Amino acid sequence: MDFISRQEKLSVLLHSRGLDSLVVTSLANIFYLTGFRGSAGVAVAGSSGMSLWVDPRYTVQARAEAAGAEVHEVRAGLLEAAGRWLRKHGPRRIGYDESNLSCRGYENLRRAGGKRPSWSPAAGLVERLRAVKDSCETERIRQACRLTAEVFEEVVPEVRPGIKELDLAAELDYRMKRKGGEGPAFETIVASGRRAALPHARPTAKLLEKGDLVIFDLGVILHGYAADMTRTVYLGCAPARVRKLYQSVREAQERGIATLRPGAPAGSVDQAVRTLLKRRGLDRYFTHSTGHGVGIEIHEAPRLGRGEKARLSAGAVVTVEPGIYLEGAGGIRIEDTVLVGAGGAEILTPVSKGRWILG
Ligand SMILES: [Mn+2]
Repeated sequence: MDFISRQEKLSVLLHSRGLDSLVVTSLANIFYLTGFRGSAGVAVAGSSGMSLWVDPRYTVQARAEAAGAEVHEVRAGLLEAAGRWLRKHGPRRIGYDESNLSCRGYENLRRAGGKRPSWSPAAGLVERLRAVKDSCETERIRQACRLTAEVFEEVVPEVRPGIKELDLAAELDYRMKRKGGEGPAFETIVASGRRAALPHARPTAKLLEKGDLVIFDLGVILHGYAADMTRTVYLGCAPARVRKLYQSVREAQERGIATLRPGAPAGSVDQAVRTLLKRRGLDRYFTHSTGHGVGIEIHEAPRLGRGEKARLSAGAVVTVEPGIYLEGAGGIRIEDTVLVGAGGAEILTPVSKGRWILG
């Protein structure tokens, strides 16, 4: 991972904002900039490089993982320690991440940093860099997607009436780890029958039944990077009306993916999906946005929502995941993780979408 070039890009961004330093309090951002993956830490980025504060649980790990950063060990009060360092080293214009700092943390940081510097909210700067993946990152996401697809392909033959949602979710999670993944990137969704009408259903003790639509939404974390994929299967021989609904979601997803290219406004992807569903009279059942960036976090920039004006860059990795949810009846969602390449979209989760299970 090329941490130095990321730090340099951040330096340029800070300069353009009139900032000397940035206090980095999101662990995902700290990992992105330094390679450190502990569960607690505070970093300061500036023109002279990165400094990282950790507690004694993480000193050895931080020195190994964040080789390019100056690692400081403190027993408690990471923010206060960073604040004292800033007071001593004297940057005048300091940015902080108001989206990843508690009110108390902010007070402690400023008190320790003293009265001299000016403090400006600067959330989203590192996230903006993270929205464009470098080749090492796309390779990790590609591998995470491949592993996710493999796990799903292995478990699908076990999907039949009489199996518990929770047992299928446990099987998917277990296989993710057995294949070398760190674990699920989010709580694996297995939602059948009426429960498939809940976009973020948790798996329950419900048994799958013939005639159920079953939504599987899963993704592994591998080498620090996430994957995200959803497939919907029907238990039995699907009646024409279910096939028609499924086909509409599938076409909507294809429209969305076809819209992904460098320079396209993020909102245009959402619009393409929504327009197709509207034509089929289904847009009011599509209750969430079309997709989101995927990387170190399962949900990150860019957001593919209605009216989003940010333009997609080559190197963005996003999901395209239209769904329709019919209360009391069921739901259908199809989702891929997709790389926006210079020449167009590349689907990283190439699992069949034409699968119908006979119960
Ligand atoms: Mn998703």
